[in-house]
Amino acid sequence: MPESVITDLVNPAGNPVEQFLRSDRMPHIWCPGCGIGTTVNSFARALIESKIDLQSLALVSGIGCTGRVAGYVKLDSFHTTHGRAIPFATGLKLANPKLTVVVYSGDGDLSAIGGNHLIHAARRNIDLKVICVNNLLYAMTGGQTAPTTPGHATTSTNPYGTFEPAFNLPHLVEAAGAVYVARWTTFHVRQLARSMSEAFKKKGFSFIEVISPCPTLYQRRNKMGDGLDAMKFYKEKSKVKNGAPTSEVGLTLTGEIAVGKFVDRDRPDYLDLMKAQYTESLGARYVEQPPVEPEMVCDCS
Ligand SMILES: Cc1ncc(C[n+]2csc(CCOP(=O)(O)OP(=O)(O)O)c2C)c(N)n1
Ligand code: SF4
Ligand SMILES: [Mg+2]
Repeated sequence: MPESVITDLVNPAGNPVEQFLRSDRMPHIWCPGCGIGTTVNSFARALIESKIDLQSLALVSGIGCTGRVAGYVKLDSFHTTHGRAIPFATGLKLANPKLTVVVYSGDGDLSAIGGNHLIHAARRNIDLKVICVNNLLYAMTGGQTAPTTPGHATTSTNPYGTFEPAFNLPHLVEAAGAVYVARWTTFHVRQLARSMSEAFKKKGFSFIEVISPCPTLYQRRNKMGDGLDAMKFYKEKSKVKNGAPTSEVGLTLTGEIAVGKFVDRDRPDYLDLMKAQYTESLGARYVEQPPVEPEMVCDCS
């Protein structure tokens, strides 16, 4: 067992993740066995491993159980309106390109009401790191079918089974232009942290999908057990397929879960393209605007 894990177990007060959490907001709202907190743990480990400058990091969430992440992390974080995390994050990035901007939100928030923003941010290659917690439905509002719900799954809006085809999110964002695409489950905590660290360093639109259990709504309605059963299911069904064609990684109710890094490529991001175009058109008349400097310094402690 790695030393850091042992330290966590014998000395909870010394848990290295705690420094990134707003302890005054505890207890959190997440149900027992929910996977969202597990993803936050991996995220905190990625912050440590990558040694990223926290003063230059911003985290943006939309609305949903996953959207609550913004309220629990001790970072410059923003809990925005439903579906609008990406446009909010885009504004932050363009106003201050020095920032590392993370979007942390749910599958519904990002691919349903926010679906248009998702594909266009990928197309424009806005330098955002998107972490999509995919629990395969709209959890916060009672477990409705989302664009990610696999066929035959039972939800509150499809009590006799879902029949509409689901989005394959890695395929969608790759086709739209993302430069980094990975998928893990909440069973793959270390691989997930590594992908997050990689995405922090990657320039351009990065997308990490985390398949995560919602025992209260998805697991229960589909008779898939509790949080522990979900871990066993992920362990049994997951297959690491780095570099797999994203067209082949769609999810089904009980079939294989392809995980790994699917896409890692480079192309100019939005700001590079803008500068190149304006320089070509305007020559010396093009003067780059200095980044907007913050008017006040926030002490989150
Ligand atoms: C404009 C608007 N429409 C609908 C809602 C209701 N609503 C809140 S969260 C949510 C779905 C969240 O699903 P997802 O993003 O998958 O997050 P989860 O709760 O599953 O983590 C919806 C429809 C809202 N808050 N605002
Ligand atoms: S309803 Fe589901 S996603 Fe929301 S906190 Fe509970 S287990 Fe997690
Ligand atoms: Mg969801």
